[in-house]
Amino acid sequence: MRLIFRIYILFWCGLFICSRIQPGDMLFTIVIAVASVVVTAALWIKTMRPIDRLTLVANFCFKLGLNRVIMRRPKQVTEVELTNGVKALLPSAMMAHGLEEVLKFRMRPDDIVVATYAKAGTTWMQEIVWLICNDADTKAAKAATLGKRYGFLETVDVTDFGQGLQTLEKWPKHQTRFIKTHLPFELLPNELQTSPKGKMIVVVRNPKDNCVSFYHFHRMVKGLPEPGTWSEFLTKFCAGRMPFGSWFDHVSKYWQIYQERKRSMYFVSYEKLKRDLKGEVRRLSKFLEKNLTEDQIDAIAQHCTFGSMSKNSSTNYTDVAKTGAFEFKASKFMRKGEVGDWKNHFTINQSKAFDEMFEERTKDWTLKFEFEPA
Ligand code: PPS
Repeated sequence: MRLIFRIYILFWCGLFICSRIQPGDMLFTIVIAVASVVVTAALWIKTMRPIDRLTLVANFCFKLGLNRVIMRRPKQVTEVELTNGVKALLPSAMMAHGLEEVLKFRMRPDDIVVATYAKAGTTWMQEIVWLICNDADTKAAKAATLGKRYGFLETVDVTDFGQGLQTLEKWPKHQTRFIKTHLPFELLPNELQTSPKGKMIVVVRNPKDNCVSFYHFHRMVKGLPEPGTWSEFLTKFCAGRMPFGSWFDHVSKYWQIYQERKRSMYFVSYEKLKRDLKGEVRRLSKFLEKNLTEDQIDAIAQHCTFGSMSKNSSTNYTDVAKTGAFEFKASKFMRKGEVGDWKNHFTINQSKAFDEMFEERTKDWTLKFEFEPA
């Protein structure tokens, strides 16, 4: 309201000044007009939230073809402390503004959240869940990218990439919101941390394959820090110096919350999806309270194989690659989609050291992982 009032005042001031000057004073008129526009724009921008300002700048850069301005690789992950006292490791310090808004984000009772440590099978689960909730409408799924069907909670809206927090805030009231997040549980909206809201599906992946996939993702994504050599990356992964932190902390916290919220949460591993995709689609549709026919379950399982999703432009991120943000020459988004690819990366010594560290750090866990293909 205050903004509209200011614009209104500025408009009348401008009009008044213009009515006082002579026709010969053209230059003066132009200067006043430009100044009014600049001041109004500055006032408007000042009233915005930092994340909305970020969106504005990012979209502006894209429109002008200045993609490189917002796609510079940060040197390393940035550690920030949020107002709730939680420390977070972020790809960039700028993201901290967004996370403050995420904490305040209002949940809705019919929200569906797909939460994962990055590279655990998010995209796969997103497609499965969306299809279950949309009567296995594979045609509709192919017509819009996942970026347009989901909101990515910790990101801002940038037209060329997809929908972030702002789209989720504006999502039509009568429609289910599909939300994707890689945030650790402690950074989720306060409302969701305090009690269950809507439904949440968590996917986890064995850490060796997860690390390999994340390594290639870092090679591909221009907005993430340089991964360095495989060995350097593995060291950082084990130390938890990753965007959004340690795999161990992330997975163990979600597993702990799952023990308390089994009615509103579904917990599954990448390896289990791989082993029994159709069975998982069936179980997930029960969890999501959707009655699907066997034909629909079949159709979803067919549509969601690695072969099918890697050819599908709505799920394989070719749209983002076209913006230059993903460099497919370095690695594809749909890279291998296998269990056990870690064997092509870990040396015998690295594997032994990792296993020892894994044993030690997970000795109290009831959650078990599969490292070998079925
Ligand atoms: S992201 O960027 O965090 O959202 O990535 P995410 O989707 O979590 O993980 C990408 C990895 O999942 C693999 N993937 C699949 N595997 C099997 N079947 C299907 N349908 C499928 N879809 C995606 C994808 O290939 C990445 O794993 P890697 O090991 O790198 O191939």
